Amino acid sequence: MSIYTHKFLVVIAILTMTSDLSIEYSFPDGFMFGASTAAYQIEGAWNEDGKGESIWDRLVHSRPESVADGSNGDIACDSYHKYKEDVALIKGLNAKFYRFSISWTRIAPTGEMHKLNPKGIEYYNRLINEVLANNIEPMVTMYHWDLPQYLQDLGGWTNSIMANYFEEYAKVLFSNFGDRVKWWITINEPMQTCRGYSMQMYAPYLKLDKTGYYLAGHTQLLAHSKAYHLYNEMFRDKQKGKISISINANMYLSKNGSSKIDQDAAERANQFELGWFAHPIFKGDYPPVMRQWVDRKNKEIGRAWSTLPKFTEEEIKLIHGSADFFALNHYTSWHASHGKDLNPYCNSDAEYIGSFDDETWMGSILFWLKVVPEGLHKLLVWIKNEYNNPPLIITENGFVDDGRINDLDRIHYIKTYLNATLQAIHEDKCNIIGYIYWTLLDNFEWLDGYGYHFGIVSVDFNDSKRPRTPKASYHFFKSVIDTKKLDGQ
Ligand code: GBH
Repeated sequence: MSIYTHKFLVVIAILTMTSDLSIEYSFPDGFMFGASTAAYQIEGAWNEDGKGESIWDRLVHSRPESVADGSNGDIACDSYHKYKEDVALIKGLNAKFYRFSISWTRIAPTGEMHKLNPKGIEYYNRLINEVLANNIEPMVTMYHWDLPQYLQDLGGWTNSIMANYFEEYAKVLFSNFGDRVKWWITINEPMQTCRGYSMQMYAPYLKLDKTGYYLAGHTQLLAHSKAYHLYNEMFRDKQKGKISISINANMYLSKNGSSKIDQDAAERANQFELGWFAHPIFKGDYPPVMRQWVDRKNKEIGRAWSTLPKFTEEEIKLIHGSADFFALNHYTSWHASHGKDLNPYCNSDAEYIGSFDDETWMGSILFWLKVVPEGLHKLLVWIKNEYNNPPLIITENGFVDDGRINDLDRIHYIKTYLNATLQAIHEDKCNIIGYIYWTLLDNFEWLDGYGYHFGIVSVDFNDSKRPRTPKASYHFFKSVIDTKKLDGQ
């Protein structure tokens, strides 16, 4: 596409913006703009240069029918070979941050740290150096769901020994890359990891119900805190970086606004999702409402113990305070009302019914993604009040469509969600320091395959060269980064 077509698309996009932004706020100086990716979703080269087998490799090869279109990430965007093009795209956005993840099985094929794979370490050195050479800061996710299969055979995240393995892995990453990487995310969306153990939503594709669900969460919190303390003890003085964990959360809004019982249900839903991981880290231990309700549910069925494991006093202290900033992944909002839901996406222990029945909420091609920018605004204020206004980076936020280049709905989404962010900053004094869009490239969308596109850059998966084409939203996002405003030109 020519540069003129691009400009034309942007002009059209800006003219057709549906929402009128009443007040023209600007993003503060130094606000961190960027885009995000994940290793398994973009790299390909699944068995190249000594890489070992991860739980995703195992799942897509042994049960291809579990992926909507029978596809896999064997080649994906081929970023393993084309990373320079990806970095150039971040550079072209004028974004200062590139968030990507490291594939554990490239660093150590079985996950065990006495058997490192030098070629995997070299790859990430090349990528990090390329990022820095372009005056971009790397933000590195250590774990975005691709556990080494060998560690899964030991029980994966349901085995607390995984916290030790993760700590050793983190040590190798800090030692090799920490001289240049100053922003670390230990784990991406621990709650989704848990769903891979409880309800076959991701690899390892197990159905261990609540037992597997809460155990996997418990181990990840311990793993995260061990990595954090290791950094403090061995690396922080010298490397001076920052660490957090990306917690994903819908915003649950009371279905019948003023009904106390629905308000309580929405609050419970928020505590069972975001609070599950944020409360231990920012306040100490699991949210009291979660402890009470899960324990009671277990008693009711006659179980002598609670599926929600308990931390020791010492563990509570180790986990509390183990984040230098709040990293939030947010896409959408739900309504919640009191009741028992059969919807597997709602935690039955919390007794809320989740729904998206508000006709004013624009939809997308995925049932779960509605455009509710006011939900983000409310969530940011909720986090400010609940956790004492920590510095916060939105580490993911994104919209899905069918892959069109002239992606006006995505522009609308980004614009309205950034507007909500600006309102939270200026009207509510929320301490928000960055926004990282999910995702740079159309990619392998886990069990949904290749039919669902979140990228601001299109990738032609029918062409072995995997050519990239920036979409209208890419140019729109660039104009926001350049002007620090939503309608500046
Ligand atoms: C992100 O997770 C991931 O980090 C990223 O890898 C992925 O590509 C991106 O989303 C797009 O899907 O539980 O009822 O809401 C976002 C969290 C988890 C939200 C699964 C949607 C499905 C149905 N997502 N969830 S529901």
